[in-house]
Amino acid sequence: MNMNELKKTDPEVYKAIEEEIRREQDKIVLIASENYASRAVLEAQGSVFTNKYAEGYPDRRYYGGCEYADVVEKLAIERAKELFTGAEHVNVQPHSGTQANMAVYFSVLKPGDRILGMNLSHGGHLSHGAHVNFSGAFYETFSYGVDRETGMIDYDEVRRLAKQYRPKLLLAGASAYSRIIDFKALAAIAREAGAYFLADIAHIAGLVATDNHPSPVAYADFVTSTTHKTLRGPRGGIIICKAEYARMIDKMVFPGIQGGPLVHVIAAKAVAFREALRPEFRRYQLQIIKNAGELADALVRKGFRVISGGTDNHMMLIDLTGMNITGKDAETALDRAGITVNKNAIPYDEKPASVASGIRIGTPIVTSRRMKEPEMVIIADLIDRVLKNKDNSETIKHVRDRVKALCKRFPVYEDIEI
Ligand code: DSN
Repeated sequence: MNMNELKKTDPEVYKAIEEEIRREQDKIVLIASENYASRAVLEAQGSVFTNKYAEGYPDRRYYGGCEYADVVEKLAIERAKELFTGAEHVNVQPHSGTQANMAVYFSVLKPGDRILGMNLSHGGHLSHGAHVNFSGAFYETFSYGVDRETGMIDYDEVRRLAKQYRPKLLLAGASAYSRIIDFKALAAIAREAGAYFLADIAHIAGLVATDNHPSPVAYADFVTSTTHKTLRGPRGGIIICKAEYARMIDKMVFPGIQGGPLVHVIAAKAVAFREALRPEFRRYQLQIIKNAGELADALVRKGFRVISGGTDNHMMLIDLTGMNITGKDAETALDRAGITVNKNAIPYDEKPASVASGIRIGTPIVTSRRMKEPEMVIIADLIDRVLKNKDNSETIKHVRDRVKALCKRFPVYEDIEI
């Protein structure tokens, strides 16, 4: 990636990008919702398609000169359909996961209608009805959580709540839930309650696309996702839906809630979907899961409490209650040592979300760097050392040096010229 022009034109932005490249290279990033997109994805996203207005859809645009925009949008749609078996219709224009969800809500709900989704503080997502989000402001929202003992979704409880509140939309999907989600069971609950069923697979899209997690596509009226998490594409969203809702969804995305699509991002989505169709991507997703399992086991061996006892997917939630450290302080101490995680509320957390009693850890990025099980054991050891010696600057420095050495062995974007 040649940035010579940028270096001359805007040294300040150039420097920030250079430092961000170094940060991504030199730290062990364990943010469960992030990934490092390929150079091909970055090139498509940084392309001249950023110059183009293409309001409308392929072959039905409101601007001239859209012939090549049509090419990339059609490719993105075709490849997404191939990737998510059974997808009847795909819209690749949502700018984000939240906007994908907004398009679904605005299509089938009226203000004041009822939504039942997973509680934010039990692992759900802001856009699933949290009161601080438009979804909580526009709709009457109810939530289900996880069982206090098992840390898992209690499907009988979801059924009970669905019967009691009769939501118009039942939502599945999470930002911090480490177990398989039974989409089939949730679809049946939605049907019994007379609700639409929306599965937001943002976190697990890569796992779903490669059969490493059961797919909701056959059961759900709507499936939404981001494209930049396990799927490893550019930052953005998509909607998959049954053919009967295709027109309604397309009209709601544009002109309903968005103007011109981000054609450069759609081009990059097409590239990412092609990459995701390769056999190596399936192996990559499997390795993400193996790495998360190994890391969770190693942390349990060190005495940490992993919510639900482990993980079936790309992430885990660590309960720090009883370890004399908050999620916030753990995040800060780990980052000083070169390990980036985020503080996260745990189910039934007594601390405010800004402090939190837990941290969330995910393996998509370290797996993109080709780290495997032995490195996960090392990372668990480094996390343990930092969290048990957070005020010992020598330990922090020692871990920082070991992190740098590990990162050197597993480079990212090594051919990017900066
Ligand atoms: N904020 C994202 C996450 O970290 O899970 C979801 O949008």
